[in-house]
Amino acid sequence: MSEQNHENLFQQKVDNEIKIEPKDWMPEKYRKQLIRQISQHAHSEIVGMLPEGNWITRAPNLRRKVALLAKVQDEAGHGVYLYSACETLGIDRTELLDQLHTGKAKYSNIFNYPTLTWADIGAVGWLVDGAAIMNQVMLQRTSYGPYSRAMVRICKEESFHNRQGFEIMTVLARGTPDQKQMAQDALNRWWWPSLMMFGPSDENSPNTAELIKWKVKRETNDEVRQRFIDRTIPQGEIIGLTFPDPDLKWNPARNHYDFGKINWEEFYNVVKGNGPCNRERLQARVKANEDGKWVREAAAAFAAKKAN
Ligand code: FAQ
Repeated sequence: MSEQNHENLFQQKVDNEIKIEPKDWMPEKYRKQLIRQISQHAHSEIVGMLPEGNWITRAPNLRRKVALLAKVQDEAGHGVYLYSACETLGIDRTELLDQLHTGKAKYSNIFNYPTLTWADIGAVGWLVDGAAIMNQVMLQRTSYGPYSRAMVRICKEESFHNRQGFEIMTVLARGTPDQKQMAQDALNRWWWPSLMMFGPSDENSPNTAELIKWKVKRETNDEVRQRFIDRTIPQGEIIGLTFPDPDLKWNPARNHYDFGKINWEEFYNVVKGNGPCNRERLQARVKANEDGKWVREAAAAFAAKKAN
């Protein structure tokens, strides 16, 4: 069959909502796009463990500590599902991790910000997991089978994280004036970077058109960002917090909230490696990889022995 016929058949499958599986024919660019997106996603999950892991030993009580520990472990699990899904595209996990450790690979902008107070753990669960889910619910219907199936499980766990974070914020917002101030301060710092998580606005998003054509992404960055804003504002208002955006207001004609200008300069600066914690995050991942070397070697030796 000619390349063109293969491509037509592939597009027909995508259009008819038939999942593409690892052994199916796929355009080389589709494979590359998936490796790019899934690996960035996997890296985000494991780098995302760091800002929250930072609070495990300082959680205010045992219940909070257990829940946070479980959440951070879940993120590690998400990384594992996603690296496995990515490996079905013919790339090795070691190569993906090398790309992360050498600073070649991207991961979500959001994890380069510090978690300064306990309220930040609430804000991360509420806003960061909230934004992640908004995107991942769409990705459950992505055209690549292994990615789509990984997303189903991840979404279930992320929605638990999101509720846990919102509950932390609710308790603080209804607590003493100092606690409420702590929650407000966390919201002020995390709001704009969370909106940036959805990626550049549609006119500046080089990958969106191709990803939508192949149903890797089902909606554009701006569409998902708007849905997140519309859902999140009433939640913040209900617990008595205010959003750090003077231009935020309900627009009945659009049936959406209008919002202020996102500082894209900050976004690109953080993505390029100049955010407040980029260096620290990479160093932590490199150290974790080096510290875990003996475990990987022992596991490989054990597997080799079993095979003989
Ligand atoms: N950060 O053309 P587009 C989580 C890059 S999981 C850094 O619009 P695309 C769980 C983009 O890669 C969070 N870079 O890109 C958790 C591209 O550069 P490239 C992660 C970004 O792919 C919670 C360039 O900008 N979720 O949080 C970002 O069409 C709590 C142009 O952009 C996923 O990864 C960004 N935010 O759309 C864990 C979901 N946005 O590669 C722990 C899967 C864009 O051409 C604690 N990914 N860039 O050099 C996606 O859905 C998409 O890749 C988007 C970006 C929507 C992120």
